[in-house]
Amino acid sequence: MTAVDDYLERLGSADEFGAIDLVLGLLDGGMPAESLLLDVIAPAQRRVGELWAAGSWSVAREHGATAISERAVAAIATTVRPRPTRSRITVACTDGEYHALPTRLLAEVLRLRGWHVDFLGANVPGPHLITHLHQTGPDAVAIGCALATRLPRAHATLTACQAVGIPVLAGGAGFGADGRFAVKLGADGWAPTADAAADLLDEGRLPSFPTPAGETLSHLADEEYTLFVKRRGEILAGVMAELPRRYPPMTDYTQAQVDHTADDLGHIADFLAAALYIDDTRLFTDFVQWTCDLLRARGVPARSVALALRLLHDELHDFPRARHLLARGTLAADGA
Ligand code: B12
Repeated sequence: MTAVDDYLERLGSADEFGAIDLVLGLLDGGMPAESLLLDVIAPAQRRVGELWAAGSWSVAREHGATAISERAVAAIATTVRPRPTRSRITVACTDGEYHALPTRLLAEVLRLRGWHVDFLGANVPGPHLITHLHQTGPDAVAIGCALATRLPRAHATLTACQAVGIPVLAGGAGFGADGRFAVKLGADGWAPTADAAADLLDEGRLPSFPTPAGETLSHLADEEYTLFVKRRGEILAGVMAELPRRYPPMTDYTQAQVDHTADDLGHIADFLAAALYIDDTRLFTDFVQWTCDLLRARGVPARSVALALRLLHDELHDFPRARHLLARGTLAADGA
């Protein structure tokens, strides 16, 4: 059994002490702390996500597993404590982003490499981050974003950091697997993994891509994003009212199923808003594909997603970019 499988098994059976004993045992046996974080805990956490998405693990089991991984990371961090030999870096999740563990892995890797790290955790409001930067004067700020829906807020935060002269390193799955959203938002750098981010900082490669932000976001002048966000509630209420007429199985839904449907619709709207903000079709179609897979694993057919997208399309008469995204999303759902 590999260390990842062994660790995952302990997460799955809620064996907190077993998981911690395993990582501390591996550390004792000579495995470098960075490898433990990135080659054992990180892949196990990604696997937890797959098991949840496939409907094999409940939300509670996933939450429990993540709570154990947070303890395991803390156990490693309190055992291996190098003295800072480099300057200061702030590491924070963007506003509204609750995936703190991926960003925490980055913070711990940077500490292990000798940086003096201020880790601020999940959901850090932009203005408070700026106050912190004024108080501590770091060399750079690393902003984590796991969900693309947080990109508009991440953009506001990263622009504010740059305005006070602190370069921004972006990371996390929300910036795209290839970092293209980090480029588009004008970050000073991006890295796919925590060790790549640490290499970039160690080698002084920040800024690594000078991007003229603003120019690449000129589409925002059409105000589709702003108007959509403003009218989101009203638009979604219209779709929820129409859905049972167009999707008869919904008339027999329990209140809990109706609430789930409203949540799913809310996620669709948030990803649509993010795709409008970034002007990226794939951001939306990838999400539609993911939603179809997720719902299918829970016995809900993909055609219900296609139908919701068609209804949204009909509601959004004066939003040509949104209608284009929805048409492409519908194709993705039809093919799913
Ligand atoms: C645990 C978890 C949660 C926990 C997070 C708790 C915590 N303390 O972190 C909670 C319960 C809060 C949560 C909530 C949600 N989650 Co969640 N979550 C996860 C899960 C299972 C693990 C996260 C993790 O630890 N990943 C492990 C690390 C290693 O991830 P990583 O991205 O590979 O990180 C590396 C690099 O990206 C990089 N990196 C990461 N951050 C940074 C930052 C910087 C600056 C840099 C340079 C690099 C960098 O370094 C890391 C190590 O190399 C993931 C699955 C996954 N694949 O990640 C889903 C996942 C991210 N969640 C998902 C979803 C949908 C949600 C919810 C929307 C669910 C819901 N319906 O409410 C909410 C949204 C919450 C919010 N507003 O933020 C989806 C996202 C899918 C999508 N289409 O975008 C995922 C992928 C699950 C899945 N398989 O579908 N989640």
